[in-house]
Amino acid sequence: MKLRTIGLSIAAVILAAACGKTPAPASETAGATPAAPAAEEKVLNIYNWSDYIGEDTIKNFEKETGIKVTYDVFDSNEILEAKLVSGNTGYDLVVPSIQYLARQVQAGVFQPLDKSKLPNWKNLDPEIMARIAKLDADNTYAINWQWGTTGIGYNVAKVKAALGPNAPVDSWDLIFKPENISKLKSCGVAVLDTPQEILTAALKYLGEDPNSFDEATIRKGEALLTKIRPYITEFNSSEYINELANGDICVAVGWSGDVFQAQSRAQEAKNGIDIQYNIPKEGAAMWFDMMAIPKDAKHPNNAHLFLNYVMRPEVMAGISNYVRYANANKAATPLLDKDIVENPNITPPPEMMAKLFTFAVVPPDVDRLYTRIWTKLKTGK
Ligand code: SPD
Repeated sequence: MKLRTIGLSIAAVILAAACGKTPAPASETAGATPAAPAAEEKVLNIYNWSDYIGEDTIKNFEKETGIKVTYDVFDSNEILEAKLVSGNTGYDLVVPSIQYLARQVQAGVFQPLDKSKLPNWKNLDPEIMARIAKLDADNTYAINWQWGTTGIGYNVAKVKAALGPNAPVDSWDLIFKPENISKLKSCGVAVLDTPQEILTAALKYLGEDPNSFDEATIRKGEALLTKIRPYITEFNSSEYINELANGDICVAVGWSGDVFQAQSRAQEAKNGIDIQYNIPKEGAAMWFDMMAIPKDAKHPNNAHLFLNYVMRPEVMAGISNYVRYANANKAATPLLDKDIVENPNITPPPEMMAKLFTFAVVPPDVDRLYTRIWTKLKTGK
């Protein structure tokens, strides 16, 4: 069976219905000025990924503006989308990944940015913004928060003990060959709890189009994951940071910056654990997380103030230096720590960039298939 996009996604319609509106195509809403109340209360509600902001980012913004920030966190696009579906989130800024943002824009969930309130837009990297504009035309609704890759985090000593000095730590062979992963089970293997990330990695490893919407192709990814399932000891998308840092697990299929945070935490704890991260040589996903303002945000003006604040080079560099992810702010590059700019697993060189793929916007039938496969994989049902 060939799975196809069937016009406006069902998810989008559900989202729109939850907002009490008929979905407005981007072309109709682009350019409209967000309706900001004459005087906004000094409040800003942000919903962002966990472990994804500098130590002082919020504190400094509050000090400078007098705006009180409530900062809540999530660790999956699915959780954020479920909130957006139920409507009235109460948030003024949220951070979906670009492939989710694209369908949420179609559902009319967000308001266009008022670029006249964002003079620091000039600091953004035009090349990355052009890449992002493929899914958010003219960069109408969102700016990039951070970007990264999905690859392999590992405990150097434990993997060496399990597989010897030639362990394929730079290859998906480490995860997808049963003869390798079976030897890692006893020291702990975590995998991100999100189907798109892991099914696409399996398909990439198999030499298939990772973003295929063809059921037979997706089932090949499922078959590979089913083979290695007995050796995966947990599925999670945030706890693995501390688990790697503490030595509770020895391998994680995780996000670049998160693994580097695990590395820093182990170093700070002086526990002798060396954590490393590799983008597998076969290629991997590169993704962009985007800040956008929900249409029903109560404090859109404050949201714009925050966006303009984070687009300052020193603020954006401060975030990246702390969370170890790359960003789309060109003016921030000279302020980044050397080990971010010079680390090919954070700032991939052109030959590695060429092997990275971005995620497709998944139509509802494929989304449902992903979910069914994932539930079966995790629970056996
Ligand atoms: N701890 C921050 C993790 C951010 C991960 N973003 C995930 C994007 C996935 N497509």
